[in-house]
Amino acid sequence: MPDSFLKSRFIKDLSLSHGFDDVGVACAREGTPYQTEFLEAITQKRYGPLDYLEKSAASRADVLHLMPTAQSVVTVVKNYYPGDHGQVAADEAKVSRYAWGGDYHHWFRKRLRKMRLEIQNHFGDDVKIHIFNDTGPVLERGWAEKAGLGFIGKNSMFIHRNFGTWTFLGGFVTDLKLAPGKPFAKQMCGTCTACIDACPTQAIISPQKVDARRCLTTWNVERPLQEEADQDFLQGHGWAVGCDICQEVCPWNKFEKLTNEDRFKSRPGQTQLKVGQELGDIRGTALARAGHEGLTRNVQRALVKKY
Ligand code: B12
Ligand code: SF4
Ligand code: SF4
Repeated sequence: MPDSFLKSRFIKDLSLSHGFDDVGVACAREGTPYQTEFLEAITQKRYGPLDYLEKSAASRADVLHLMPTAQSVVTVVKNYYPGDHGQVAADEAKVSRYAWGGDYHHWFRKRLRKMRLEIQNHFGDDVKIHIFNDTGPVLERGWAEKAGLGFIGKNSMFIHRNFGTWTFLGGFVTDLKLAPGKPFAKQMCGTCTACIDACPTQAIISPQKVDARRCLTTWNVERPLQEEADQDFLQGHGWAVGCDICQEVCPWNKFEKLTNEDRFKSRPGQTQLKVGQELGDIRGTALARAGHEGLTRNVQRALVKKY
């Protein structure tokens, strides 16, 4: 068996033993997936207020800019699906499922750092490993697709063959030569347009293209205190943190499975927020990103009734 297969096997077994639900490998030397589409989004300023995307565009658009000697990109996947909202009262605004439990960044980084040590212990200290999870300058969805783990839907979500859209992504870029996976032969949405039709702000401007300036998540997670978050079209949609609509309507989520990780399961008072709700200590939760003041503004905006 070729060396690259044995190395891949080692890394896949290691990832699963650390609690990830799936793992895949893509070759780093055949171009970065969706480089053209990403650069088009930057040129058209579809990132809105998320200027970090433009600042780190060179690395996002080309993984060899991040690590010139890179051979492989390893993507790990974690299913976080924690269930449904159930009854939501008229004075409550919904929290997106990704924010029902503890923040995922800490969970990913802890495991990826341990894996880096174990890989270097096994293959040598000189092996280069650049970890990423959300904040790193890497187009995670494109790499997950290239590794053959699933495909990018029209809602621009990475859709896993077993878990649907409800997954977090992360991984690492490395100079280890690993055996790559086989990408799906085609995009699997067919004629469905449910996500495009259901998006309350028309943020999915065409298949696979989300305009961050129109997406609720930009304003109620990333920039809740910015003036633009008060724009009329962002009011009254019932979402206090993030938005799950383009995932809730996706037929690929009929395969959804409850997460096996306690950290991502729902915590009391965190699935929907009431006007004036005392939030207590939100450190270590995904609610911390919006902050107390931001959350208060989000709930008010979410519940503004439009007539
Ligand atoms: C910036 C960002 C956002 C922004 C902008 C999103 C966007 N679509 O651009 C905002 C704040 C709006 C956002 C929202 C959400 N996000 Co976000 N976000 C990111 C982040 C940090 C960077 C994404 C990025 O580079 N955007 C720029 C665009 C151009 O790239 P892209 O979204 O990856 O799009 C790819 C494809 O769609 C494709 N593409 C683009 N245009 C076209 C056109 C055609 C024709 C084709 C074929 C392909 C194609 O190429 C792109 C490059 O890979 C990533 C983490 C990361 N480092 O990748 C998380 C990430 C994408 N987000 C994530 C999540 C969970 C969400 C939300 C579901 C949160 C929520 N519940 O509210 C929503 C979903 C909204 C949506 N439908 O996309 C997860 C997605 C996991 C998954 N299974 O897909 C990620 C990977 C974080 C993580 N580590 O888990 N997010
Ligand atoms: S998360 Fe909500 S606002 Fe953003 S694209 Fe999906 S449906 Fe639209
Ligand atoms: S809702 Fe339909 S079009 Fe949108 S991602 Fe899912 S399958 Fe594709």
